[in-house]
Amino acid sequence: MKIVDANVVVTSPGRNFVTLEIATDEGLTGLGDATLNGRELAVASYLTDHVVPLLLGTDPHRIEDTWQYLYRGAYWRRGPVTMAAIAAVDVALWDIKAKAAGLPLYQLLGGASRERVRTYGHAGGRDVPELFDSIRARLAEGYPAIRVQTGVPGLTKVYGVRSEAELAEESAGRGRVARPVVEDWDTDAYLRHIPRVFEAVRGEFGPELPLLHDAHHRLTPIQAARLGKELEPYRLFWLEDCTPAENQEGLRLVREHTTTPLAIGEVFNSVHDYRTLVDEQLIDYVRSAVTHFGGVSPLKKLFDYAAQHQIKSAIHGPEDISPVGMAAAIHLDLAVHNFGIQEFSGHTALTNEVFRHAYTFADGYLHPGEEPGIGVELDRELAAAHPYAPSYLPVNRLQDGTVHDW
Ligand code: GCO
Ligand code: MG
Repeated sequence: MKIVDANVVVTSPGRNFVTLEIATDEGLTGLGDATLNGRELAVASYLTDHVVPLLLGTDPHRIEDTWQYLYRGAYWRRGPVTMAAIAAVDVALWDIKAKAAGLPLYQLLGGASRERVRTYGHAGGRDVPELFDSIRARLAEGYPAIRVQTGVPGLTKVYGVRSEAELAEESAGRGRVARPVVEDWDTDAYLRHIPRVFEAVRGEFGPELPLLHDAHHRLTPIQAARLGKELEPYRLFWLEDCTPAENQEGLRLVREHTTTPLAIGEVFNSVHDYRTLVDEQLIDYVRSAVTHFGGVSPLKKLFDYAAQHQIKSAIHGPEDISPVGMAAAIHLDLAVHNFGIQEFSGHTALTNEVFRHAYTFADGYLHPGEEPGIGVELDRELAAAHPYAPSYLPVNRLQDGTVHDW
């Protein structure tokens, strides 16, 4: 078999997605997700201008060799743009291989290690009553675990908390912003408030519901250590991205001070970002997305390595991972032994029409389906009817105007 064509499709059915479609001389095609939220066109160009010409004429079955050729052959290693581009190739080739075998991808990754994939959903509210409503809504949808984000008194706009008006704009596909929205931040106010919110949530929803929280890289290690410690009575499933983890050694301090489980890695794109964290068992969950980590091949290797240190998988799965990236994630979730949990927010009806998929979500659990490959088809006409529109993630400033981590 030979690759005879490869195209990058940038579409915006409400939010921007970048998809690589690879075609072979035997009529099989494969899809890969290359979406990098807020920097989409950089990956599209990396693929179209620098990768597609190298793929034409090659054997799509040689996934590992192609991966190494693109990674080592570029000389310039790692980084989100490169690794999102390589991920798209990797997943598209796995899609083709699985279709050629007539099997769903999870069968080629070792077969199912479980019947279905547990998820967590997002709840958020500007205050406690609004948060309770949001948790109830997720529970009604069947989610077995809930991520809890909350407004902080004195701050106007905080990560993970959206007003009803903002949610309506987003689901109508009008959530895009031509310049980053500015959010505000005060770490002391946040640290004072969050333990009280979890106390209220436990009081209302009881001791059993698995609760997660995302600190979104905003704390120093000593602040994160204090938060982890103060949240211990509420027994979180995990505290996520408690501190920017480029400095992996910083997690030693957090770990020494708290038994709250820790999850990290959605912005990581290589195993090297995790070495100290995994070797010293400083975290409990690895969070990388198939889309940003170079694909299924390296992410499976990371999970196998993490398993030697009793660390579990928790693939990043927000709305900006396309259904193509989500499908690849669910196949991997079903197959790996050390699966932990899968983040899942679903997509708008229009997005699900552009990317028709075999995976299903029922009672809070996902299944990749039994279609050969990853089980996603791209409706190119519908994709073309929704062209790219520039959009950015927010930025975060302290109250004196200083830029802070978002
Ligand atoms: C999560 C993440 C996302 C990111 C987003 C950036 O835990 O799901 O933190 O919400 O902020 O994916 O593009
Ligand atoms: Mg996160």
